[in-house]
Amino acid sequence: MNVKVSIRAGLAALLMVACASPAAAQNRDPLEMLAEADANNDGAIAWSEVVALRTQNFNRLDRNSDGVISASDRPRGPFGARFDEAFAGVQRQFDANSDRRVTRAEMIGAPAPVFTQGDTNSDGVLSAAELSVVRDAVAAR
Ligand SMILES: [Ca+2]
Ligand SMILES: [Ca+2]
Ligand SMILES: [Ca+2]
Repeated sequence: MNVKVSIRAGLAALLMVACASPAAAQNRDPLEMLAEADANNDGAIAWSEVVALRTQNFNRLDRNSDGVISASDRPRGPFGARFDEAFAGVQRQFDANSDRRVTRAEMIGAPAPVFTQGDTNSDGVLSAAELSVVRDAVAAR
């Protein structure tokens, strides 16, 4: 696997986190969603910002606040289908033990390949320069 392909795969995994919100539109620009993780708008994405976004998405999907995203969080009515879609996405990425439930620990603690690969100086922050490499990899697809 070459570096660009693996960065793209990692980015897709990261973006799935951003997409895990039932409120997220389906066809958003991936780079726009990446920018969404940059909560303090400094042009860099700190690992703490990824954790914050994951936490936010987790809390949104864990509707009964029992610390686990599961079928019992599915809303009745028109939002059920959107929950199913988001739930399927988080299960694919975060259900490490394949029990069809995603715990807070599974979601917050999941690896983020885009970080390990994109954070070339391993300082826990995707700097603007490192991000531009990731963006170039996306643009080249
Ligand atoms: Ca930031
Ligand atoms: Ca729950
Ligand atoms: Ca699980």
